[in-house]
Amino acid sequence: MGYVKDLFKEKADAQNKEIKSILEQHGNMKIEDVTLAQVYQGMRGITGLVTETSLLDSNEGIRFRGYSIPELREKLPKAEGGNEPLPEGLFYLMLTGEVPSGENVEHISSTWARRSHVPNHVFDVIEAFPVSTHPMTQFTAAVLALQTESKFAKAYNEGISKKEYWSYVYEDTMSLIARLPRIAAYIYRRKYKGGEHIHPDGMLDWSANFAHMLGYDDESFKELMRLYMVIHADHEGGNVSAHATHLVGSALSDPYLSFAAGMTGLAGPLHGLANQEVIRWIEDMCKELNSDAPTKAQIADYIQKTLVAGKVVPGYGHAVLRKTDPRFTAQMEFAKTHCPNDPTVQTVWNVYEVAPPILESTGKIKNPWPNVDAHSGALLKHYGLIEEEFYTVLFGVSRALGVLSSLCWDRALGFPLERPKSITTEWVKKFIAKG
Ligand code: AMX
Repeated sequence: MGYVKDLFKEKADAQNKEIKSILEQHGNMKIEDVTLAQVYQGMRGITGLVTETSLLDSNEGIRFRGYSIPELREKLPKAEGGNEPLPEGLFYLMLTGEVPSGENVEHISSTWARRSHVPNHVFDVIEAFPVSTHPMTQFTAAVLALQTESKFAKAYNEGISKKEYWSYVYEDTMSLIARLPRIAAYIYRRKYKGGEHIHPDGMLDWSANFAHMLGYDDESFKELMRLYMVIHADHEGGNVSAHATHLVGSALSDPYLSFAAGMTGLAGPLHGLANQEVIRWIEDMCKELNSDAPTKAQIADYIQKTLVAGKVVPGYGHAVLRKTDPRFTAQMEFAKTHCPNDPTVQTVWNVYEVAPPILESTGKIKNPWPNVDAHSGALLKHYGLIEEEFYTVLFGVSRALGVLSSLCWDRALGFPLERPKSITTEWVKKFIAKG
């Protein structure tokens, strides 16, 4: 793996120099005024983090190192005979800032295949849970169990120089990403397939092997997995899973501990669990209407009913985005090619026509458009992956690519402990009184 690591180090050294000079010349430049409303309302709109791997534009959506999702689908290397980008390539791009060649991608694929062995005690930890335990709880616990393997924790314990942190974080990142599909597939087969596990196939790419271990050898499902693993990987730094990973990592907790923190955040219904919630919402609607193809009028009524009940319409809205999420659009395009007549897919498209004006008419929802989670479940369901509680685990495996490549950057750039100031309402009242 030498040359990717060397290339990363070379890029990080150059970036370090640039940041040093930016801070020397412009360190006092103001980029933000912060209001009390922002402080009370989830720090929305406050720019307060540096994340090198991707940047979100509220209208255009996510760009990874400057490339939009349609551009990535065109430019990143594909599997033989495939049309979708390989996530190994996206990882390479996020880590080095360069578009990889086919050879670069193959190199990452084979490194991850080589490092994918999961020690037995991790499976023992999973087995200790009742089978009914939510897959995200099992997944997060398994990642924590894997922490015994951290090279960073061991090296820190032995006493390494600050200058070497990045190298061990990089090694942990590569090994953790390599192992996640095996862990996730184990949880899936244990919970839903009677514990009949499928051996990894080291000749396959990372996503195809994941699909294979889940029990889906259909080529077009493998293509879906590649696309899914690319589009869920990163969404700049302020979202809950990315921010939690970065925050915990800033205490020099190793990548296993940091990623587990990110995953406990991804497991929340306003973040990654929304993909599970969307499919449940659609299924509940279909059950109530006794139809697997509700009309647009029926969907509109059901949305109103959801809002009146004081619940959110899952898959809609976003803290930063203000237009349809390009990750939704990419999945819609995939569905148009592979399964345009699927009834759940068609319901997702009908919701897309009906929901935005209704949400907009509430006057309070800042973004009435769909996000990534509005579409993903319908595609998975089409291929037979109907167990919606598992969907967030898929999201989590993908999210590792972004948050862990970012963690490599955090340590390579020597970012310090994150510790913003907090205040009390008593403090606020005194501050206001002072004028
Ligand atoms: N349905 C109903 N109400 C919604 C809504 C939705 N889809 N989206 C926002 N609202 C409501 C909020 O709950 C809030 O209500 P309140 O003032 O009574 O508390 C009001 O509209 C204003 O919220 P906002 O500023 O538009 O959104 P936000 O930045 O606070 O929250 C998000 C963003 C994603 C949490 C919110 O849109 C939501 O709950 N969506 C549904 C869940 C979802 O799809 N989450 C996945 C997001 C993508 C991801 O992380 N995977």
